[in-house]
Amino acid sequence: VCDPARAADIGALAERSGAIALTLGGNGEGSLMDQASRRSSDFRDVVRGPDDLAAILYTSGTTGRSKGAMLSHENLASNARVLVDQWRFTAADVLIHALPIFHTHGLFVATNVILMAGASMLFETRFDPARIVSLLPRATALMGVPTFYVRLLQQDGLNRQAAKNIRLFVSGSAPLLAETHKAWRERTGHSIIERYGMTETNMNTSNPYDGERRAGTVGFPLPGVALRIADPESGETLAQGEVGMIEVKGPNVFGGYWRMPEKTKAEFRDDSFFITGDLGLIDADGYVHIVGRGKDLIISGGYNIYPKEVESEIDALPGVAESAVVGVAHPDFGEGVTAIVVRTPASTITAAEIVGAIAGRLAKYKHPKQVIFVDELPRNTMGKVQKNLLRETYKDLYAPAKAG
Ligand code: MCA
Ligand code: AMP
Repeated sequence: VCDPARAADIGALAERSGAIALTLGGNGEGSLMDQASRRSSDFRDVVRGPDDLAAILYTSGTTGRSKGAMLSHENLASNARVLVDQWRFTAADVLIHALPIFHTHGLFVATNVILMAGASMLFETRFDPARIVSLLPRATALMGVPTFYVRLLQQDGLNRQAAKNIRLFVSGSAPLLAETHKAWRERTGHSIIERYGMTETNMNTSNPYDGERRAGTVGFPLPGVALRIADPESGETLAQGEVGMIEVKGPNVFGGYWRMPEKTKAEFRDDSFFITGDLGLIDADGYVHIVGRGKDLIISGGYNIYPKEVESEIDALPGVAESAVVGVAHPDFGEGVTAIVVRTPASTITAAEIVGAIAGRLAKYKHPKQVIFVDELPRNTMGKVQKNLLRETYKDLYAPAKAG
């Protein structure tokens, strides 16, 4: 089912694989609703069990092909039930939904919670900060990625009065800066609830509804979710306060990657804990902190980018010897995709040519926001590119110019 504007492209693709493409636009127009309206509303229910496959969501991997995370009905239902309860959703709630519906956040967290609670939503086709501010008085809740909150704070109309009917602001998919959390509280009187999840696991933790919503943390494991911090190599559970791999187990965790048994096996421990790839710790009060990533991943505005995919495209260009792609602190997107490139001798390839060449091959959000040319990449004694040094060198690249 695709946007009517893409019917020709997707239709051709669908035909090649023996499928048909239906269309559905932002205002409910398209062949899907046309056809549905002509069908009988009488049909037999098909009973599904908790372990039956409900969805396959594709998520990119460090190398190679994307992986299809197989999610069962119980994975989705258990998580929606827990979130409705933890975040106190009822039929009286109205959620502003402005997230894309091709990812867990907009597709499951926002939508399933609303369906499960019998609540309503104001369903937006895109995130327009001025429009969101104008919708606030009609709503009780908003869910977004940190970039939403950063952009909403730039709206003059955002104040306590505008947010007075809202009872809940939720942030996730990427780290919410403590300064954004604080600025939001000062402007609106509300503490954003930050939570932590993954495509493979749905939601794992959340800050509390009652009790302190601690900035810079993702709160406590949700009921039914076991979360531990383990030594990344040995898998041994570490002492409280130590930094290690975040591992989770529970009814929210997926069954494996579609037709990839080896990949699936590699990401679970023998006792069925899923290895998230996120590094974190649990503080003395039980709050989970995410302190970094064990996976080479950039999260820009809530979208994931695996550097390898971008590097492969850049390295394939004539005039490029090699490249390293890193995420550098960005005031709007959290992290900005940044390419550090070594040209071949005598090459004069420019940043615009590099970005131009990958346009059409990679989604827009994966394009480098800046390309920097260097004579060589820093490497350690093993010959591995030291990405931490690159992130440090360019840490102020996107910093807004300091006034005065
Ligand atoms: C758009 N652009 C981006 C991004 N979005 N570049 C980098 N990162 C992005 N996220 C590009 C546009 O193509 C455009 O390029 C330029 O940046 C400015 O576009 P703009 O109009 O400002 O962007 P937008 O269309 O308003 O989108 C920004 C956005 C969007 C609303 C923040 O990125 C978004 O909806 N993000 C949410 C993603 C999400 O739902 N993630 C959840 C994944 P040009 O100017 O060159 O044309 S699920 C997940 O992570 C787990 C399970 C979890 O815990 O939730
Ligand atoms: P995805 O692969 O799109 O499901 O993205 C999942 C990843 O997003 C997690 O493994 C984390 O790295 C990151 N993530 C989600 N929520 C948060 C959060 N609140 N703080 C920091 N990182 C987060």
